[in-house]
Amino acid sequence: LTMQSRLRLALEREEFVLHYQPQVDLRTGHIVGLEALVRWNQPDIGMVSPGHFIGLAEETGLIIPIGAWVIRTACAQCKAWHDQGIGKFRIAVNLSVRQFGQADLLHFVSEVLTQTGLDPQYLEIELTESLVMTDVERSIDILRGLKALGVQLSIDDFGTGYSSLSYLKRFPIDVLKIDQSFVRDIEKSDDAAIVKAIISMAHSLGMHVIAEGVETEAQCKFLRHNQCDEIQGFLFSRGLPKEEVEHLLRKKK
Ligand code: G
Ligand code: G
Ligand code: MN
Ligand code: NA
Repeated sequence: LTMQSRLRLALEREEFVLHYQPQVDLRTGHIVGLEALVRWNQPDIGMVSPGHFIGLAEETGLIIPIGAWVIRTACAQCKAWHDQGIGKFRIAVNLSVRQFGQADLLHFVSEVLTQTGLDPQYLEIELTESLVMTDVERSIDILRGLKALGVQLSIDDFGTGYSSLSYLKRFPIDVLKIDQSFVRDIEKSDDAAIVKAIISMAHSLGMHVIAEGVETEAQCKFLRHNQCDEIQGFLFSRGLPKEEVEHLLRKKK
């Protein structure tokens, strides 16, 4: 069987699962969001990370049904958690180029929100700079359409995309996610300067900031001191299976 047909079968056999990585408010210490990260639970092999199949899924177009499953599952799960009363937090999903280019994206997202009953403000859609920069005018239309549904929009891996900063004032973006490459060496002066500049620029433009890949107390302290809003990373938690993240949410409540 080719990898492509195995991927196709995986959808039918419901072999994909979501893990959830907490995003923590630096002022309150509360979990305010969870990023949904897809995994392929392959029989006999175990959990396969998205790095091993998202590329092929993109090329073959299978990312459309896989991505649809991710959005639907993430929204339904978040709504279930809200209903269980274990907290009010956002669910963030990663959108790929193909999904962004799909003609019925707005209709699909709107339908999922209606069907799951999730309050739109709790869905965050993560986009990358390269994704939105491919066709700026078209992107603005799509992003405005998504904002009209009431969802939150973030730029993932911010700072790695070689793109002009001028797009930030034209796009209705709510959140910048500082790429983990800047966080890793945050105690060195160059990256410290970049991170401070991103935070201050984001706040001036009315956006929130999430730092990714936070692994140490020192990084956390620097980010808090410099008014970063939220952190995500191994220091607090890696991406966890549903049961484990539920346990964490109940404990933190
Ligand atoms: O969780 P992990 O570090 O293995 O994720 C690796 C990459 O896979 C990350 O860049 C992440 O954005 C991406 N990824 C995780 N889940 C999804 C998903 O549901 N859709 C898309 N398009 N990418 C995802
Ligand atoms: O591209 P995106 O930002 O969606 O990818 C998130 C990826 O980063 C996931 O694969 C996740 O496993 C990984 N990740 C999350 N937290 C940390 C961390 O603290 N350190 C490192 N090295 N990777 C992380
Ligand atoms: Mn992401
Ligand atoms: Na990222």
